[in-house]
Formats: sequence, C-alpha cells, structure tokens
Amino acid sequence: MKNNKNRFLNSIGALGAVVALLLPLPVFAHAILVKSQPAKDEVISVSPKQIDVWFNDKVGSEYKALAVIDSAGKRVDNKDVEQESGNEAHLYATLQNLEPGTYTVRYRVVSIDTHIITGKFQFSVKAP
Ligand SMILES: [Cu+2]
Repeated sequence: MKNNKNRFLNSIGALGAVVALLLPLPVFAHAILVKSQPAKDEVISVSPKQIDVWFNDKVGSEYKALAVIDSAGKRVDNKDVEQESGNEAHLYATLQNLEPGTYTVRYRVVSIDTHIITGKFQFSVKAP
C-alpha cells in the first residue's frame, strides 16, 4: 500500500516536470514597427525635417539603421540615425530637403529577443 502511494506521488512529480517543460518561456519582445512620422503611405505637402519610427518595445543600440531613399535610389537622409535616450523604442534621422516624389523608408533594428527586424514603407511629398 505504501509502495503504491509512493508510486502515485512519483508519477505526480513526473507529471509536474512535464507540465513545467510545456509552459511558455518568458516572452521576450520581438520588435515591430508601430508608428512613424511621416506615416506609412502618408502624402505630405511640406518636406519633413526628419523621419521618426517607433517600435512596440525598446530596440538595441547596435545594428540600428534608418534610411530614406528617393525613387532613383539615392539616400536623402543625413545618415545620422539616433535613438532617443530614455525611449529606446524611438529612432529618428534628419532629412535633406525633399522634392515632390515618393520615398522609401528602410529600417533595421535588433529586438530584445536578439532577432534582427527589417522593414520598409513609403510616403510621398506632393507638389505644393
Ligand atoms: Cu523575435
């Protein structure tokens, strides 16, 4: 009888170990772009002074890249990407004066879960 009880307790313990293995690991954020200025597909009539992008969580300070490219493939940002101190989810870079046209924003960041995130979107500057 005592033996049976021990066996029962042992199997409960083994079950507990299996359940613990199946429980999700702590979730580390996989960064996604949540907002930008100019916004995706926005049409603006004044050349923006800078491009701002915000992620859903802070991103690493290394490997960050933010570029704005005109329709001819020329970079029109000043290659001065910065990360806001105190809000590491926010990157920005200043821009050259933009002629009317469509521009592609490209970004690359490393999220807290160590995944490299890349993406792109467009906005347009229309003739005044
Ligand atoms: Cu991830």
